[in-house]
Amino acid sequence: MSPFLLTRTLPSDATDAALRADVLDGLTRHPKSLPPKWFYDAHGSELFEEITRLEEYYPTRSEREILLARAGDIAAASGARTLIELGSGSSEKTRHLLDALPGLHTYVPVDVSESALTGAAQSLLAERPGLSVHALIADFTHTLELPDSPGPRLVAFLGGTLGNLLPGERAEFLRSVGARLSPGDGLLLGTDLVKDEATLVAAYDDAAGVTAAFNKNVLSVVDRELGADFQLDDFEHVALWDAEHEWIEMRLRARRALTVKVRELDLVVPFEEGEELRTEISAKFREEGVRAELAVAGLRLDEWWTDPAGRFALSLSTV
Ligand code: AVJ
Repeated sequence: MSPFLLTRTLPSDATDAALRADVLDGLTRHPKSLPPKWFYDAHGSELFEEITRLEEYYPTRSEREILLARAGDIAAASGARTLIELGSGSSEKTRHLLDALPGLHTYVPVDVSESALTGAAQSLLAERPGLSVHALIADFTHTLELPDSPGPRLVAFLGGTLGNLLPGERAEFLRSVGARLSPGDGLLLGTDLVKDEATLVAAYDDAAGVTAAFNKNVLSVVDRELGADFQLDDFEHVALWDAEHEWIEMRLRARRALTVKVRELDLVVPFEEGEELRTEISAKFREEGVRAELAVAGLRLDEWWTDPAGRFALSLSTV
């Protein structure tokens, strides 16, 4: 069998249809919102990579610390023959995992971006000729279909991206993961942790303004893909800590009353001065909360590892 397979579970025009639906829905609801998945065009992905290198943005560094320190424990506890990584992106984090899983036979990166998948697969196969890579172009937050592969399987969902899902979406996602795992399979989950507001807000509102540019990039995506006329300077980046829901919220605030036309949707969107469009939530977690949410999904939390500063956690759970 070829060491590299690519399966497209999304029709090639799926992205366009999904963007149109999300923008029509998001800009006509009150309050307005757009899903964070649309940040990640080529420029948005570059901005995110830059964010991960910012002093204020600790999650990536913290998770890498844990992965390096706990790789042996993860391998011993999971004994995985297949690693399925959801939202694999550049698969940089994956190398630490692959190094730790000596018995690995198959790597299944899952992402919506075909370019990220093929790029990562080519470099991994060059480094690990014995590995089989079965890349899946899929939006795992909607339908999670996993290819047959040798067990035990380890599903990895890293980076804290679980926090982008609203509580109801999180419950459905975790349920769908639990439903697809067999006894002996595991879920390796990265979750950012609740901490002081100043540290949290700084991580999403850095002094250099990279996160502000990342946030505004979603307007550029809508302008380019749907012929809208958002002016980025008309909007101000907002990052706030919602202590009730325990999540960071990113928004774009209209500096003045204005209207935006979305040509492809034949839509005119009014904004009042000061009106805010929500672009992302990034939920922060506590160990007991993660344990409870996993239990509802039929998953037992077996291991909880944090970085020395206790900022971020990796958890290993099994069905
Ligand atoms: C990639 C979704 C984990 O929520 O921290 C970074 C995205 N947003 N800065 C996060 C993000 C603003 C990041 N995730």
